[in-house]
Amino acid sequence: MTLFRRLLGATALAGMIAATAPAGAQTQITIQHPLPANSHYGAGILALKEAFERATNNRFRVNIQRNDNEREAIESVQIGTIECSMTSTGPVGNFVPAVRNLDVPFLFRDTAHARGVLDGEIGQGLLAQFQPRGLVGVVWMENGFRHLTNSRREVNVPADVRGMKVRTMENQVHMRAFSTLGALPTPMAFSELVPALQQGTVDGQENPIPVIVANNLNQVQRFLTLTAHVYSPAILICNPGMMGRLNAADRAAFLDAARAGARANRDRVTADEASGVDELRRRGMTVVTQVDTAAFQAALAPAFAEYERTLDGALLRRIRDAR
Ligand code: EAX
Repeated sequence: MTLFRRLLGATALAGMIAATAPAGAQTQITIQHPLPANSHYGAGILALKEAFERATNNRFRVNIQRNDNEREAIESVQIGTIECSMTSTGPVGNFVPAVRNLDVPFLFRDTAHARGVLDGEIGQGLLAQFQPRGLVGVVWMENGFRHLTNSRREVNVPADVRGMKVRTMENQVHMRAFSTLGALPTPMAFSELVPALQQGTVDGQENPIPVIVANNLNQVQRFLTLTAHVYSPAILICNPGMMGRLNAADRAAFLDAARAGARANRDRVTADEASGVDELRRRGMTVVTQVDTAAFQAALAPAFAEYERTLDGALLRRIRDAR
């Protein structure tokens, strides 16, 4: 058999081996997020995984890991020990300061307003500010409107929060809001929250209904007040090197999959918000639904004035005026 035929045979064989290459040959992509698989974050990242693996005929494999220290996960993306992380904007302002504008309480009227702003020019403009920080802001996702829980007393008006030790995310904007209300904000990663509530290091915390339900926070908190005091965006952040190594077709497939993940995540938030309050009541929480929002907004006036000075006042006005 001529050398040429042998080479031809070998090439064909190599091709066949590549096509059915064992898992080892797949390109691995690790994505971390802080919540249980059965959550609005889990639903989003699973949808991304399924869409991207399908679109690339399993040439890529997405490994999903839980890491309930969001700041740590973002640092891992920055140094490249993992490829991507889905995170709330909680600690993101420490990496990309412009994102802090999104964390201002009572900035968004409702979910449609928030999703519209994030998917629109303003949101896309903010995503572009990640690159100079050694990160890629891929797509906005959702955590939901945050509500206050605590184990001490029913909260109906701002005065009820005074002196309460409230866990916040590692977020200066949120900490400023709670200290303005007279609470004692204690910033910590999500990973430290439940032990801190169990030990009484803090009395309360604030999170969207989907997070409270998925993490059974009813087991360590007795009162829930539907303050909806701030919209909590989430975001998929990836490593620039990983995104740069994708060829054009795979990059397009990854962005499509990320958008599919965002849709699945948002749909799950909508579903959890529809059923979650009754579920938490059923689990024994005392729920305050009638909240004097205007009183909370009035009590936060000094913080709003400071945000106008220290954040991007013009951007805040653009967001408020967005229809
Ligand atoms: O992103 O830390 C928090 O309270 C976040 O809402 C949670 O990690 C989900």
